[in-house]
Amino acid sequence: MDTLFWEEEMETLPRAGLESIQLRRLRHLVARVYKTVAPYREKMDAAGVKPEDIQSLSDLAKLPFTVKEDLRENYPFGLFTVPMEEVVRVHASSGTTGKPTVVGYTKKDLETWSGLMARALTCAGVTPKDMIHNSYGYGLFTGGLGAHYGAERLGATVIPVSGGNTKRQITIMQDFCSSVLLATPSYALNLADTMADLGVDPAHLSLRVGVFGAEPWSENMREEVEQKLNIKAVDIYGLSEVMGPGVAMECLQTSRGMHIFEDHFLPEIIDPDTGEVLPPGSVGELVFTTLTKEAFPIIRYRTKDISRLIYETCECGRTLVRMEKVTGRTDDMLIIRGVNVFPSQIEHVLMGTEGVEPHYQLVVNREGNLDTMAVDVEVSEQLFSDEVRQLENLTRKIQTDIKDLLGVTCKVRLVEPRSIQRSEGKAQRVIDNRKI
Ligand code: DLL
Repeated sequence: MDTLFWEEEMETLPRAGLESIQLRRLRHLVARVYKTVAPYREKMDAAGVKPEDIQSLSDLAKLPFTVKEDLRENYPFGLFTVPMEEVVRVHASSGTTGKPTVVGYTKKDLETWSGLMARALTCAGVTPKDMIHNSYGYGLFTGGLGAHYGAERLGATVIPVSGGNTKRQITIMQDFCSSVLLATPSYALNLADTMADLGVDPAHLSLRVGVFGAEPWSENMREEVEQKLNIKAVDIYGLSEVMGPGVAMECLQTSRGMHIFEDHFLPEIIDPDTGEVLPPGSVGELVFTTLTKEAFPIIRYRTKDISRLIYETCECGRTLVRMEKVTGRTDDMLIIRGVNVFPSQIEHVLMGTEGVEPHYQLVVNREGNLDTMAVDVEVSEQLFSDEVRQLENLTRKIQTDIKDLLGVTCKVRLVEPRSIQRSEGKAQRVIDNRKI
């Protein structure tokens, strides 16, 4: 398969050349941030590090981390490095607790972002001939507008449908011949199920590829959505604090890991408990430093996302390091009676079980002093109408598989098809009633 590039030279730079660009950009950034943003300056002073101390890329580890709390404490614009008249757009992430985090962009930042998003779409084989159906939410969320401007920059046609109104989306897909779907993987499944309800056969649509991200999804989920929508599904990663969608992107060749756009974002993997930088190839928490952003650069931002960096060369010819599919977040780890449980591990068990649909929710409660976890999962129409004994066997099987994998006993509840609330954006997988 021939590789399509957006900026071939940057995407295929030998490592030494890439690192020299990164170092130059990093030194410039640190000096600028130190001068213009008091909270960064104070943290660096407290850590005893000055901009001149950054002489090599490994000196990055001398700099203090930035965490979500820093953004909250400086809400809304306290970490911006330019006067507000240079900021042409803001986005915010809703956040389930506390104040939202706000990010800003200059005109040049928007150009960089749309260029990187065009680069990401090109990785997925998207061309100006495509009709892009953008179901990422428009608004303060970076997904909708971020993807939108990248698609326009690429020269494709964008349908800015946003999330929701699922039946109408399907009509539009049919009538406008959408060839690329941009959505969260859970919304893509929602679309697929609604098509099945309406008797629409995806094989009769023009859809060819799905660019899915904004939430974790497993390999099994990929197979499911590829088969249900009759497309190739690729993973896209990003976060508002770093830019939005288009920080990293899977290529069509390997489907193993997303190329991080390292000429703009410097990744590290750290031990989430000690903060220590881990050797190449280790699994740990992803940390990003932006290298080119103007309004809202960020230094060593702790994403809480768990991944691993893959340095082997990729068949597509890109030299940019790949991050493995995000397997979970350090903060969505549930501790159930002392055992660490990631929703992705439960998803792995469920998706490997025949007759079970990719719609599930974990419900955590505290009864007395004891944590309890229930797994609600939909089963197929056919199974649901089967004998009770059959359902009991399935319940027991899932319970045993979860117990074997995680050592946790949970209650499994097989629920009717379509009874778990469908997502129109990011799916809510966990309801933790202990926090309330
Ligand atoms: O979700 C940006 C985005 C929009 C990415 C559209 C891709 C597509 P936030 O709302 O700030 O930004 O959420 C960022 O979402 O730290 C991850 O935990 C999660 N996330 C994003 N992409 C992926 C992915 C957007 N491909 C947070 N796989 C991140 C797993 C993802 N998790």
